[in-house]
Amino acid sequence: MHARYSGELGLRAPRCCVSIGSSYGLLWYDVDFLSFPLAVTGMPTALITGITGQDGSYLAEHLLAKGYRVCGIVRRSSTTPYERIAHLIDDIELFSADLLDQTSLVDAVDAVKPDEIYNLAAQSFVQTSWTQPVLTGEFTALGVTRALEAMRKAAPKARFYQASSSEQFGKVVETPQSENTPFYPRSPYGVAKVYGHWITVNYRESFDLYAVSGILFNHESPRRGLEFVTRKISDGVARIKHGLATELRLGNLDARRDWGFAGDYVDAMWRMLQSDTPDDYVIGTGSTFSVQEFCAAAFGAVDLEWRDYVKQDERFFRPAEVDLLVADPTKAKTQLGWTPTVTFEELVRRMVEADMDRWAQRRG
Ligand code: NAP
Ligand code: G4F
Repeated sequence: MHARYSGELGLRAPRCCVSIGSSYGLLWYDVDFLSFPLAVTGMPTALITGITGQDGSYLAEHLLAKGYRVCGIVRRSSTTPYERIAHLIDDIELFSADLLDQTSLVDAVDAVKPDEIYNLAAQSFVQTSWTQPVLTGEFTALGVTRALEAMRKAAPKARFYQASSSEQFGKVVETPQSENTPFYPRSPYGVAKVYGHWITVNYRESFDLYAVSGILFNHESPRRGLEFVTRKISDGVARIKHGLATELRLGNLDARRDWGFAGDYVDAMWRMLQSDTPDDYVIGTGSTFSVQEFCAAAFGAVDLEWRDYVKQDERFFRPAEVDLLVADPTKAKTQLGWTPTVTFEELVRRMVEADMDRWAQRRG
C-alpha cells in the first residue's frame, strides 16, 4: 500500500523510503519522502510538524475534511511511531526532517511550498523537561526558530502557527489567564515555550511574516500519550476494571487544569490562520478541575470508587508545580467564533470507554 503519490505525469522520485508499522496490526506502508508537490491546483497546502502526535493527527483529519493537501514532517526513527496517522496514510504526504536540523526543514518547506505551516513538534512532556532540559530547549525553543527560518527562506508568504502553551503562565499572576496575562513558567518546558512564543511574535514584527501563537490549555483525547495524567488515569481505570492491575500510582492530586478535547483545539488552530490579521489567542474551556476530580469522574464511569485504587507516589511529583490553570477564551470566542463542544464529563467518559475497548480487544 502506498501513501498518495503526488508527482506530475506519473513521475516518481522519492529520495528515501520507510516502512511504517502500526500497533493496530501488521500493516506496513511504503511512504515516499520528498516527493514532488501535488499536481492538483486550487487546494490549499498545509505542512504539519509533529503530525504523528496527538494534535497532529487530529489536525490532519480536520484539514483533509476541508479539502487541503496535507503534508507532514516526520523524524527518522528505527521503530514505527505512526500509529495515530495509520488510518490517514493514503491521504497525506510525509517528508523526512528534524527540528534539530535546519537544512532538512528548509528542504521540506521548499519541496512542499505550503500555504500554512503548523509547528506542533516539540518535546511536550513537562516532567521530562527536568531530566532532559537541554534537549527540551533544542526541540521546543530553538526548533521554533529553525521552523520560522525555514519558512522565511523557502515560503515567506505562508502562514505560520506556533503551538504555545498555558504552561507559559506557570505560577499564575492572575486568574483566569488571558492573552494579557504575564508569563511565569515553572519548568524547562515552560521556559522553552515562552521562547518559542516570543520568537514567533518577533519574526512577525521583524520580517512582516504571518506568524501567530495559539496559547492552548490542556487538551486530551483517547490519542493522548500514556504518560500524561488524563490518559494515565483512563488507561489505569481500564486495566483495573479488566482485572489487569490493582492500583494506580499518581503524584499531585490537587493540581487543577482546564481540560478540553483535542479535536476542538485543532479547529481553533485552523481558525487563527484564516484571520485577516495575524494575532495570538488563548484557547481553553474556562472551567478547571483537579486531578482528583478527574480520577473521581474516570473511576465513576465504570462504577468504581477512586479512593480504593489511587496511591500517591513521590516519583510523580514535580520539582516545581503549576497549581492552577484556567483560561479566559473570550477573545477566541468573539474574534474567531470558536467554542469548545465537548464537556469535561464527556471527555472523561470517551477516554475511559476507548481504553476499556482497547484492553478488551487486547485480551481477545
Ligand atoms: P505530542 O503528542 O507529544 O506530539 C509531539 C510531536 O512532536 C510528535 O509528532 C513528535 O514526533 C514530534 N517531534 C518531537 N521532537 C521532534 C523533532 N526533533 N523533530 C521532528 N518532530 C519531533 O504533543 P501534542 O499533545 O500533540 O502537542 C502538540 C504541540 O502542542 C506540542 O508542541 C505541545 O508542546 C503543544 N501543546 C500541547 C498541549 C496539549 O495539551 N496537548 C497544550 C499546549 C501546547 P515523534 O512521533 O517522532 O515522537
Ligand atoms: O498531564 P500532565 O503531565 O500535563 P501538563 O504538565 O499540564 O502539561 C500538558 O499540558 C500543557 C498545557 O498546559 C502542555 F503544554 C504540555 O505539552 C502537556 O500537554 O500533568 C497535569 C498535572 C500536573 O500538575 C501533574 O503534576 O497532573 C499532575 N500529575 C499528578 N500525578 C501527574 C501525575 N502528571 C503526570 N503526567 N503523571 C502523574 O502521575
